[in-house]
Amino acid sequence: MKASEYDAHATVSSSATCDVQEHAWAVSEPVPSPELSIIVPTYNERDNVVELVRKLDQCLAGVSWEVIFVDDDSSDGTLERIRTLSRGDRRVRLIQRIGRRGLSSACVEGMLASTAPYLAVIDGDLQHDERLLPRMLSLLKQGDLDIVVGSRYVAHGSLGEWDKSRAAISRLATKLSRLVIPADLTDPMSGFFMLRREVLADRVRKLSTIGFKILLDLFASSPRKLNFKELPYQFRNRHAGESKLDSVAGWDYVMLLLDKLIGHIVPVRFVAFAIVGGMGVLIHLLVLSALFEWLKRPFVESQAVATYVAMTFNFTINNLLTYRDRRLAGWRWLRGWISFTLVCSIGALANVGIASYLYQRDTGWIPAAIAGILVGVVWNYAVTRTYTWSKEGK
Ligand SMILES: Nc1nc2c(ncn2[C@@H]2O[C@H](COP(=O)(O)OP(=O)(O)OP(=O)(O)O)[C@@H](O)[C@H]2O)c(=O)[nH]1
Ligand SMILES: [Mg+2]
Repeated sequence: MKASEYDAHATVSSSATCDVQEHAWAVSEPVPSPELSIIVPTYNERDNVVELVRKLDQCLAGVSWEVIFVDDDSSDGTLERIRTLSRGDRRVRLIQRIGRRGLSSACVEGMLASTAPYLAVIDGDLQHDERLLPRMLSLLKQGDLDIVVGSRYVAHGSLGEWDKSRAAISRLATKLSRLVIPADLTDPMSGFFMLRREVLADRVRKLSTIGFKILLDLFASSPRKLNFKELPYQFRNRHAGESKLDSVAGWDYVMLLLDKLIGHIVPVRFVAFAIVGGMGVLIHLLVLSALFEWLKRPFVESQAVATYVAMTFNFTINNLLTYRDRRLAGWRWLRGWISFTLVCSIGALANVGIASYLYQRDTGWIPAAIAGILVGVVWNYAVTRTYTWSKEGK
C-alpha cells in the first residue's frame, strides 16, 4: 500500500488510539486499528479475493478499514492469494481454520478477531454490492441504529438472475424464519450487513453458529429488539468459482430454527443424533430380515452384520449432517468410524445391561427397553461428541 494511503488511514482513526499513545512503551508512532472490519468467509474463492479487495479499496476511500478473510482451509489456492495480498497491504488479514467448516461460525470468529467498533459481513464471491458499505457505516455512526442490512426484498432490491425454484425456496425460508424472529425484517436470509460491536458482544454467547444464516442467528439471539434499517441491493451473479450451497443447507437451516426454538431445553445436535439413531434401527431390521429371513443365514451372523451396517450408516449420516461442521474425511474418517463403532458397542452393552436389570426387577418390558435405549443413546452421543468428532478436529 502507498504511504499516503496509510496516512489517511491513521488520521481517520486517531481518536481510537489516545489511550494507547499515553503508554510509556509506545515510543514509536503507533498504527491505529481500523474503525471498520469487513469479515469475508471464504471457501475456495481463489479467483474472487483480489477483485473483492480492489473493489473495497475503491469504494471505501477515506474510511479506515480492514478486511478479515476467514478461510476454512481452501484447497484451490485461495489462502496463498490472500497471503500475497496481505504481504503488500496490512489492511488484508487472514484467519485459516483447519478441520472446521461453516459460514456462520467463520463470520463470528472473524468478528471476534477484530477490535473495530463497526463490523461488516460480506460474501467473497462479489454477489453483494460493496458500494453500500460507506452508507451503512454513516448510518450506524449516527448512533440510533444497531445494524444495517443489505436487502433484496425492499423496493429497488432484487434477487438478480435467480431461477423461480431458488427464489421460492428463499421465500419459504424467510416465512419459516418468523418462527424465531418477530422483526419485520424483509431479508433475514441476507448475508450482507454491518453492525456495532456492542451488538455482537451482547449476544455472541447465545449464537447457535449453525450453517449459513448468521444474520437470522443474530436477530434470534437478541435479548432485546434490534434497531435496524434495510438498504436495497441487487444480488449479482457469482464473479468466479462455484456455489458452496448444497442440498444439505436446508438441514442446517432447520437445525438452526430448532436450536432457537428448543435449544435451551435439549441440545439440537442430540436431537439430530437421536433421529439418525432411529433411522439406524430401521436399517438394522432391514439388513437382519434380508440375511436371516430371505438368505437363511444363521441368526448370530445376521445380527452381527446388521449391527455393523447400522453403525456404519449412523456414523456416515452423523458425519454428513449432525457433525457437518466437523466432518471427517480420508484417514480421519476411518479413525472416526473405528472410535464410533467401539463407543457404540459399549453403548449397546450398557443398553442391554440396564434393560435386563430393570426387567428382572419387575419393571415392564417396554419401560425397561426404553430406559436401556435412553442410556445407550446418551452414552453414544456424549462420548462420540468428545472422541469421534472432537472440537479440535484431531
Ligand atoms: N469459511 C467458510 N466460508 C464459506 C463456507 N461455505 C461458504 N463459504 C463462503 O461464504 C460465502 C457465501 O457462500 P456461497 O457459496 O456463495 O453461498 P450463496 O451466495 O448463498 O450461494 P450462491 O448464490 O450459489 O453463490 C462465500 O464467500 C463462500 O466462499 C464455509 O464452510 N466456510
Ligand atoms: Mg454466493
